[in-house]
Amino acid sequence: MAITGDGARTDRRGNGRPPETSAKSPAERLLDHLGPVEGSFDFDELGDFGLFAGTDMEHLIEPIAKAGPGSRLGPLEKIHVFWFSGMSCDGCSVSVTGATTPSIESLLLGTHPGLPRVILHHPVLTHESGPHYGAAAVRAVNGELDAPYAIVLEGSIADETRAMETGGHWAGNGEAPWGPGGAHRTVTAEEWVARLAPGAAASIAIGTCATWGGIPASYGNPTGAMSLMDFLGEEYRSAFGLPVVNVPGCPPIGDNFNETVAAILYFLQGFGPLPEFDELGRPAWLFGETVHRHCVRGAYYEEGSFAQEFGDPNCLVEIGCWGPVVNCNITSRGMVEHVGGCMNAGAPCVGCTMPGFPDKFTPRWKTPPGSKASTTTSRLVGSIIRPLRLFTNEHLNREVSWDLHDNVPSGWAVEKPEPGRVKDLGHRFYDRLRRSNDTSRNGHEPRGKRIEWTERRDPTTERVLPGGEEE
Ligand code: FSX
Repeated sequence: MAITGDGARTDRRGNGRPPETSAKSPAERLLDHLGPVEGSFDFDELGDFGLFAGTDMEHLIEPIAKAGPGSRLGPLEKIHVFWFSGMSCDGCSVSVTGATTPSIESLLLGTHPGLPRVILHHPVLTHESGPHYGAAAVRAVNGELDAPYAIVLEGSIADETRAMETGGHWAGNGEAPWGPGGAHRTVTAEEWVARLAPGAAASIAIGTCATWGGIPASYGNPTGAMSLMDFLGEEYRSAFGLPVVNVPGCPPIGDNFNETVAAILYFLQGFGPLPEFDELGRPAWLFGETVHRHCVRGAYYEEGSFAQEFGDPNCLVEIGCWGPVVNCNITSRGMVEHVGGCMNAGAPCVGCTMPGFPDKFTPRWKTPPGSKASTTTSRLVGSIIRPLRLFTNEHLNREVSWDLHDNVPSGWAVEKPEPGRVKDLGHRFYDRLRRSNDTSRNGHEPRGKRIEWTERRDPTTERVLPGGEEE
């Protein structure tokens, strides 16, 4: 019962066979296999099904949302967002609910001027259940929805034809009356996506499972799991002309996703340009830098100081951090409201945002093989730089008058010995070097420039003169 080219899905996961050659995408082949569907839920027959009239999520929120400024600007008053859940741990949903720039609540309530309010159909956050849960998606398939829609996929797409061979499914997302004689049957995330993606204003993959296949698509998986862009194919374009948008991370940073959604909505509304995406459909402004470039531990790398145990404060490369070669903004953005995030919390980067994750990042918690050359160089350079910086740091941790008195008048410093002769000479040399550049632009002696130490002692009493002014 497997569809044509079924083996090719496995090939994409690196099992050594030739790459996909079929002209049709896996999504198109699935639809060929399943055939067209028709029919909507008959709620007259079904009754309320636990949901009283007017109490679906959209209509509950509508009175507040419509009072917001967003509803009065732009051609789109609202947009439906269908969120489907494939092979995932639901971590993407958890991330997004913690986002604040913007928050889900503000998008649902239409509080952003110029943005259409979002009508979210989500397997966890939507409060409709039973046939009410899938009713809007069925209307969208039938072309009967009252506004444009976008789709979001969390988790990878499983090859459901494999499960069908034994009569089951991998990732069911509600039901639709598409069975024999209008009977309700399970609709998988794969089927929803295949049917809705062509008409969607945008198709957005959230999390590494959806963007690149991720953990469910790693070596040895039995599901034939794949990413959204592998599933829809290279030729895919949304109804607004967009290829698949990818916001990776396992889980992703919630703000990365919500911010991207907001930027796309501004574009769809005609209020902004198409946000810049890189050649893999990632928001370029979020994934253009490596983890290492903004890492809070980056300076340890520069000084050749490496953690050997979890819990050490230094650079984590030698206990398995791939940050220098991974595109992600976790170190600058943190996980939630600029708090947390892997390296900030002491965890090495395992490359979870990357298309090669996880297979190309194994074994975990081991020094990445390519890092040896740069860590050795850092160690060599660091062995010179660190003592020099320590020396200067010690000098800068003293007031000028403490140098003149040869004493630090701090109760905390009683045990601290004064610099010896060698250090003292070194500090004088350093100070002279620094001040050799200390001239004003007009050539005059700059205000506040200090005189040499020897000139600041009273010639008769040999006592140190107060302040920095020349006598
Ligand atoms: Fe995947 Fe989402 Fe990893 Fe989980 O649901 S991106 S397993 S942390 O979060 O799909």
